[in-house]
Amino acid sequence: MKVRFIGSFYGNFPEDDFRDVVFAGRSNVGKSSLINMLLGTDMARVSKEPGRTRAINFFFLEEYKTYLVDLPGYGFAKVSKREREEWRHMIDIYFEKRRENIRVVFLLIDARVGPTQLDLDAIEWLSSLGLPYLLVLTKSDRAGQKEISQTVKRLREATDANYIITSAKEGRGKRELWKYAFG
Ligand SMILES: Nc1nc2c(ncn2[C@@H]2O[C@H](COP(=O)(O)OP(=O)(O)OP(=O)(O)O)[C@@H](O)[C@H]2O)c(=O)[nH]1
Ligand SMILES: [Mg+2]
Repeated sequence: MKVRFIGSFYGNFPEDDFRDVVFAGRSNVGKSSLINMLLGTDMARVSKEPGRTRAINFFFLEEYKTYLVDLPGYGFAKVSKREREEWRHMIDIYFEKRRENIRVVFLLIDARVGPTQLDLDAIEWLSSLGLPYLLVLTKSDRAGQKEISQTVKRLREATDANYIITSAKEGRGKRELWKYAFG
């Protein structure tokens, strides 16, 4: 399968009719790793330090006429108020400009940690925009069954959106993700 890195955007997003599959979630939750797992590449930069992906990265799948869109993570403590506002502004513009193109938003939540307040805010925000989204529990290899159940239960209190359990490390959930993205 052919994947092309289109670029890191802070604005001036692509204007075309291709579809967007969006990866959102707090910093370090595993967005870039999941993109790599899904595509079988190491194109999306994975970092040990959280908060490294600052721009919006577009990867293009010719075959599906679809972009995978890697959003910078939220909730990274070590950023200034100004940076946070810039981030927010960039995200708002992205969702405004590409709204019609968005096929699904994958909202990533750490399976072990469970939803943080910012994750719950993101759920509310996505719901209010009427965007189709899927809850993607990440790093399941590091979570016990009990922790996963607890995470699911807490998510259920916030939304009835579908969820899937994934591990970029073990390849868990790849087929389901694929189905939601391209099926
Ligand atoms: N055990 C385990 N570790 C993972 C998994 N997915 C990601 N990680 C680790 O979590 C860290 C963050 O992963 P990234 O993919 O860079 O996370 P991100 O959401 O893109 O982070 P930002 O770009 O900073 O927002 C890295 O050290 C990864 O190796 C997983 O499924 N299992
Ligand atoms: Mg990243």
